Order: sequence, then structure tokens, then C-alpha cells
Amino acid sequence: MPMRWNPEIHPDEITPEGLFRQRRQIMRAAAGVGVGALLGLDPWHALAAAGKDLPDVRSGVVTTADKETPFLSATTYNNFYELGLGKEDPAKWADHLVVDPWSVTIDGAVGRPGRVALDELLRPHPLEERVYRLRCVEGWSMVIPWVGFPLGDLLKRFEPGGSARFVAFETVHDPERLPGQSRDILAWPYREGLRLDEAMHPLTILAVGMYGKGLPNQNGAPLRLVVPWKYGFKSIKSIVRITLTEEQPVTSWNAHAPEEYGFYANVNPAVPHPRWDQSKERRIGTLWRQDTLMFNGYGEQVARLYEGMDLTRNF
Ligand SMILES: Nc1nc2c(c(=O)[nH]1)N[C@H]1C(S)=C(S)[C@@H](COP(=O)(O)O)O[C@H]1N2
Ligand SMILES: [Mo]
Repeated sequence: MPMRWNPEIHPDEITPEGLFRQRRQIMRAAAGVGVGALLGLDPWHALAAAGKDLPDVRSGVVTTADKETPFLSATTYNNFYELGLGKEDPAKWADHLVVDPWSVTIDGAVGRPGRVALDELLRPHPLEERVYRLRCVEGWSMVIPWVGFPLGDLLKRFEPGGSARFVAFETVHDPERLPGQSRDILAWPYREGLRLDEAMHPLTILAVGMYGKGLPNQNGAPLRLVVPWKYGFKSIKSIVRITLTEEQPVTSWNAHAPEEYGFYANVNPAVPHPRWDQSKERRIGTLWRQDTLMFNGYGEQVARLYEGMDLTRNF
């Protein structure tokens, strides 16, 4: 499927308003059913509580013509090890994550470091919908209408210094409440990182919502990263710290198994995971497998970031 949007080359090639509206109406109808009631299972009630209203969301851009993943699948089939290892655990234990009050520390090589309340952090940034694919290294993928804004816009406000070359992110650390954090799965808190140019790329967003509403806890409320050309584990959830660094930061999965999870983690069907192939993926909600695209289909926008790099070594 050809790309619908390229921020550098065709800034005006956005989804026709009509198409967007139509899609949104379908979503509203689906959401109106009341997911919690539909499931009729007590632990799942967190789902119904999720999805707070958001201030004005611009009818943003659609980067794929692929069908959206149903809301129910995107919110009940998750990876969020702080809330358990099973795919259904994050939705079940979503209440264990307390997202209010929330603040984010921005520090390291920035001109204006500080700890900022979430409201204040978000206020200057108009929210936009971006329909992106998200592909997990485990071989499944989804198409999700995220609501967020470019990470680069936020970083610029805090004035990255000349020595800054990377951005490190940290998830909230609350072992008393988050069941996974008292288990020896990863070195907590969960950490991720990007090179500064990747972080500043217009496709890289901080998401605060999905499907037109606030993020459900299991999807990384209240603030998560989405980097559409990288494997899902790069898209760190429930962020409490953003640090500009000179050195490549330590990241959870890379530290856990460096031969399996590289720092770059670009979606690359040509580089297999040591224990399984990466050339195909199963779209959640379908039964068949489809070809995985280089850079998850965003190569036209991002391939130049990696020019001259050996992507089999820098995987
Ligand atoms: N803090 C934190 N962030 C995380 C994870 C996690 O376990 N903890 N899992 C990652 C992985 S492996 C994937 S595939 C995506 C899944 O995002 P989703 O559940 O919203 O689809 O979240 C990523 N972000
Ligand atoms: Mo993943």
C-alpha cells in the first residue's frame, strides 16, 4: 500500500475530511456499546473507566489505508509487563496504575530542566490524530488511531543543548502497586531511548489518547511514546522522565538480551530475531500473516536517518 503522507515531501496530502468523519462515526458507534458491560467481567471494568474525553483533537493524518484494529483488540491484547506477562493482564490489572496526579521530569542536557505537571506539559501542544501501524517483535501488528503531538515540539521547549545526542525515557516505578515490578522480569523501571534525530523526526509522537479518547491505562496512560517505524518495545508507556544525553542510553530490552533486541530496533524483515523470523506479521483481528515492510512501511520518511549504517549490525 503506498504511503498516504510524507511530512517532508507532501505536507498537504492529508486524509479527506469526509473519510475521517465517516471513520470517527463508526468508532463512536462501537465505543458507545460500553466495553465493560459487553465483557460482563469484573476485572475488566477498568476498560470502561478508560477513555476520558480529550480537548479538541485535530482531524489529523492517516499514514496507512489499512483497516483500523478494533478498539477492543487494541485494549485487551497488550504488552505492559508492569501489569503482568499475559496479553490480557494489562487490561485486567489496569487499575493498579495510578495516573493522577502525574508529572514528568525533563533533565540532562537541556537549557530548561524541571519537573512539570502533566497538564502544564501538554497545554501548548495541539492534539492531532495519527493512524499508525504498531508492530511487535513477537510478530503481530495493529493499526491504531493515536492522539498525540510530535515529541520534537516538546523537546524544543526545553532547549536541548549542543552536546545532546540521545533521548532517554523512563516509565513510572511503583513496585508497591505495579505487580510486574516486584518480579525479576526486567531491570525496572522500564527504559527506552532514541537518537536525537529519531526523536525529532516528525513521525515520532507522544500519545495521550487513542480512538479519539484518553489512553486506557493498559496502553500506557497518561503519556507514551509511539515510533511507528520501530518495534513496539521502543514505544515506552507511562513516561515519567525524559533525559537528553550525550551517550547512548541503556534500554531495558537491549540490557536484558542484547543479541535479541538492538538499540535501534527498526522494523526490518531482513534481520531475523535470533529465535524467529521477522519477515511476516499477523494483524490482530485477522488470522493470516502478511509481509512485514521495511521500517514498517515508513521507509520513504525515515530511511535517510540510517544512511551509511549497517542495519544488520545496528539492528
Ligand atoms: N513501560 C512499558 N512500556 C512498554 C512495554 C512494557 O512492558 N512496559 N511493552 C512494549 C511492547 S513489547 C509493545 S509491543 C508495546 C505494546 O503497546 P500496546 O499494548 O499499546 O499495543 O508497548 C511497549 N511499551
Ligand atoms: Mo513488543
